[in-house]
Amino acid sequence: MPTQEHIPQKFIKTPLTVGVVGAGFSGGQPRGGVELGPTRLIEFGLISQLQDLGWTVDFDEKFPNYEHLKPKEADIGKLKNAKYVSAVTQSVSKSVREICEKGAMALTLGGDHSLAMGTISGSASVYKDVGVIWVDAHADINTPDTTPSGNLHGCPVSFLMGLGTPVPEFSWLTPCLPANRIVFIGLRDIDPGEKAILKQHSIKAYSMYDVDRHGIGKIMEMALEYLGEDTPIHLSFDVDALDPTVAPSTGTPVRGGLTFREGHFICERVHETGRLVAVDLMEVNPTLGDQASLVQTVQIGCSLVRSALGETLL
Ligand SMILES: [Mn+2]
Repeated sequence: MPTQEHIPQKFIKTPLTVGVVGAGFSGGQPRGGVELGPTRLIEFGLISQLQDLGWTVDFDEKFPNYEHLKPKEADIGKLKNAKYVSAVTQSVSKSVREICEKGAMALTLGGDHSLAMGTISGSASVYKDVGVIWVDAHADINTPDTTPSGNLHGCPVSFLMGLGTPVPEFSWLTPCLPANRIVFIGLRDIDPGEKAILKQHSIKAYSMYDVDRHGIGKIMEMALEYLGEDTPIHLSFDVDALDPTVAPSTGTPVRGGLTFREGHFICERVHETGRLVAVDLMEVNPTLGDQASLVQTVQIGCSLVRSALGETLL
């Protein structure tokens, strides 16, 4: 039996169902291991934890394997693995869209953050006015022109917004995210080109300075007010938003991040709106660090998802 009553959901149909997309994909960045994130999260009991919260979990035991989508020549110019990323994110987009079309919550377990090209285009194809809360140490808003590394996990937001020189292989991805439909929280490692883009488009971004100054409670009220009170919400949570002492097993850790409680508060507060339609949990890399780091990071991944799906302290 569910252990608690549910906040009424504005967009998710009852009985509450969550569709899980296990996106074991690491092609948007250079380090192996992040493709194992979904497997570990499931092994640590995430599915039964969500069932205990009263959700019907729609989940194919066999994770989608994206190997068959891997082209021989994957790079496009300096964009690494671009053809592969395009093929995989297009597949993820379809999966998320189908879940949203059913009126279920879409939960995508990554995998690297390039996957958000798929998850957000998927939710936005059903909820045209979806607002995105992007929790991350990085803005992931480099364009094909500004990316210093060519790693596409640093670019999904610009692709969703249609910024920079169009890449023909991504023609399936029509711009679906206006600059005023996204709020960043937790930023602290921004490339110069990204800073310019955030300014130029007046994108709402709360850095760790802002979290320190206002407190996470006020930040969430400002973020939710900015997106509007009727808006469906897509939460895209990169575990590297958390401080590396809290979530060590991730590919691009940056010190000075969110505390355990700040991370959970974001998820709890978004759930409380009753307007959440999609959640991404990204960049859990169980192969980085020792066993204790793995356990700590995977467990916090599970508890962040539970908070976003209605677990409360009391
Ligand atoms: Mn990210």
